[in-house]
Amino acid sequence: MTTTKRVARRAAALAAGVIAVAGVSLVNAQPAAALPNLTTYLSGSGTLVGTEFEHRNYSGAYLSYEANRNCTLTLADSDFEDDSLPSGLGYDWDNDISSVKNWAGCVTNHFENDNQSGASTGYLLDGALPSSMDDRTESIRWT
Ligand SMILES: [Ca+2]
Ligand SMILES: [Ca+2]
Ligand SMILES: [Ca+2]
Repeated sequence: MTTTKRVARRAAALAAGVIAVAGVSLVNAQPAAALPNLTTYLSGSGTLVGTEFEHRNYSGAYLSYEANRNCTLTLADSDFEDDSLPSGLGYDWDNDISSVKNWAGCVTNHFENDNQSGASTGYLLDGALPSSMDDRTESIRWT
């Protein structure tokens, strides 16, 4: 085999290797599915009670929550709950929320796990979630 041929074969083998590796990575890679903007109805509709955002500063995708009334003044009750954040084909809102806005007299508590369990933020006014709970929320309570 001439040196030229060897070099050509080696180049072809290298190219094939790169393609194979790229093929594997394409098969295995989970596409970073964009989170969809969604509205969840907690107790009917018509009153926006909270908006949750993927990123800080109320940016990225958002989750809107509607109910059929405002939150009550007392913080001792639980006005509305989302026990499990929405998920679907190729997306899951779990562990993505980074900032929150409140409406209709509500404040919002964010929990680490489903069904208002695990660590929580405590009731928050508008703003970023504390860094200890950033991208960790799986359920929510409004009061
Ligand atoms: Ca986030
Ligand atoms: Ca979590
Ligand atoms: Ca309340």
